[in-house]
Order: sequence, then structure tokens, then C-alpha cells
Amino acid sequence: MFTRLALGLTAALSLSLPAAAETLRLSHNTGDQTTWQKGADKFAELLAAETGGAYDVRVFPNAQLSGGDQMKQAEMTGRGAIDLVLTSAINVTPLAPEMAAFSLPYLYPDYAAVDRTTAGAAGDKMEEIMEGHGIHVLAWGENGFREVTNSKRPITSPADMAGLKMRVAGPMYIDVMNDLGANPQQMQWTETFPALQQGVVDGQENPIGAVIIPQRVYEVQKYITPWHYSYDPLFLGISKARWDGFDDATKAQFQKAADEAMAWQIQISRDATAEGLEFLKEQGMEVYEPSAEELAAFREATKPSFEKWSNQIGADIVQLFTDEANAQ
Ligand code: X2X
Repeated sequence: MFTRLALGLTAALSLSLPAAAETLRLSHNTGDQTTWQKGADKFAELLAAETGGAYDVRVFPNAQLSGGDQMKQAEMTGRGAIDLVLTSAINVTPLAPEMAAFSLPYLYPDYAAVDRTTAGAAGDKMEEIMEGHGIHVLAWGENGFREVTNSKRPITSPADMAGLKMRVAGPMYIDVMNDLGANPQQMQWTETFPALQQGVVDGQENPIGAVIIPQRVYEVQKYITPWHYSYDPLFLGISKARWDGFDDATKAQFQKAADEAMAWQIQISRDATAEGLEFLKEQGMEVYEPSAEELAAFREATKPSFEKWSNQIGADIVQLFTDEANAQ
């Protein structure tokens, strides 16, 4: 009796339990309320649905898997220590300096120009370069146009940047801030909020919808100028070793989940940005919206770093980007 019951129970259990899901670890380097996190969660959800639960994507925020080092995630993914990464272009420039092309100062007039680039030859070229570093890019997402905030004064012209202690993420932004007369320092994003709070730095720059609002930067910053000086895309990448091990059907499932999740992530980032300035005003921030002439002055001031980084990236690649950015 007991044996029959036990056997019956075992059979019922084995029928009701799906085959063990394979766990994949996904790293990103912002907090758990950002549109990065939401995009990663959406990918996990869509992939589970696509594959009938065969893959369980676990999302790790704040660059936990790389000891808090946001620049190290891509390299770890390239050698298979991390399965999936969702990060922005500027974070992979130590590995692939060409990725700085996306973020050259004042490259893009608008979102349409951005979308032509990621969908076109420039995006293809970057995917090929990342593949060479062991990362298969599944889809492009959005961090966004990076806007400047600080605790000292409204920024209306390059002269207002003089001497401001600015936290930046990556090497190109050090040069751009130097062009503007600021005093830049590279710092992990996870360390930036307390640094702003304690006055270790005066300001920072990040996209409104994807980062500034969900990470509550308005609590420690008074002034924001939407100067659109640099665009930063996200990409969802998978370790090439793992990707190459999938059959075609599995690849198609990953591709579909990634395309849908990142298209959605771009949309929620743009929506949050569009409503963002009003929200930031309500939170007590002072917004300065520069005129076309004022924007031209920032663009003019940042030309030396555009030139310097164009040389580093290579003329052919920069040409691919400028062609698509300026196409009609
Ligand atoms: O560190 C930043 O500023 C962030 C979150 O935007 C990036 O990852 C580049």
C-alpha cells in the first residue's frame, strides 16, 4: 500500500515538474528600478515563454557579477564567465574603443538618426567588432541622450561648466568635460549617488528616463540642462561560446525574445524621458532648456574631443556613423 502510494506520488511529481531549466546569468550595471532592469526582466519573461521554461534568466543589477566594475562586465561575458550582458556602449570602450562612435559629442540630431544607425551598416559593423571580442549582440536597446545635472548653478553655456567637479563613466567623457573646462573624474555608477550626496563631485550626466529618474538623482542635484551632448545605446549581448552552442531553433527563440524586449525597453525609456522634465520640476529641480544657438556653442566647444576620438575610432567607422546620422 505504502509502496504503491509512494510510486504513484513519484509518478505524479515527475509528470507535473518540467525538465530542469538551465539558468543563465545576466549582468547590468544600474539599479533595480531602471529601464535597463525592466528590459532585462522582459527578456527573461519572453525567453521563458518562448522556450517553454527551458531557460531561466537571472538578472543581476549594479554590476554585482563583476565586483561592481561596470567596465568589466563585457570582458567577462566575452570569456564566458557571464552568460548575458545588458550594458551601454561607453562601458565597453576599454575593450572595443570603436563603440565610442555612438557617443561622439553632438553626433545625433534626433532619435530617428539614432535608429538609422543601430538598424544600418554602422550597427552591423559594431556587432562584427563585438563578435571579435566574444560577444554576440542580440539587440540594441537604449540608455539615451545624456543630460547634465549639478548642485551648483544652471548650465547655459560652456563657461558655466568651468571648474565643476563632474563624475563621468568613461574615458571619452573625460576629454569632453575637459573641453568644457570642467574637472572630470571617472567613477563607478554605483558609487555616484553617495558621491553627489556628500559633495565629493558637483555633477554628473545621464539619460533622464532610463537612469536619472529611476535612480532618484533629483534628490541630490538641483540643476538640469537637457543639452543632448552624447547618445548612449544599450546592447543585449550573449557570450559567443554559448551562442555558438545553440541549434537554429534555440537561436531563433533567443532572437525573438531579445528583439521584442529591447524594442519595448527603447519605448519605455523614450516615454519616461518625454514626461521626465515635468516630473523633475515637480521634484524641485531647476530646468534650463538651451536654445539652438546655445546648443551650437556646446557643440563648438566639444569639437576637439570629437576629432581626437574620431582618430582613435578610425575614419571609416566614423564615416558610417555620420552618414547614417545625417541621412534624411
Ligand atoms: O555609468 C553611467 O553613467 C551609466 C549608468 O549611464 C552607464 O552605464 C554608462
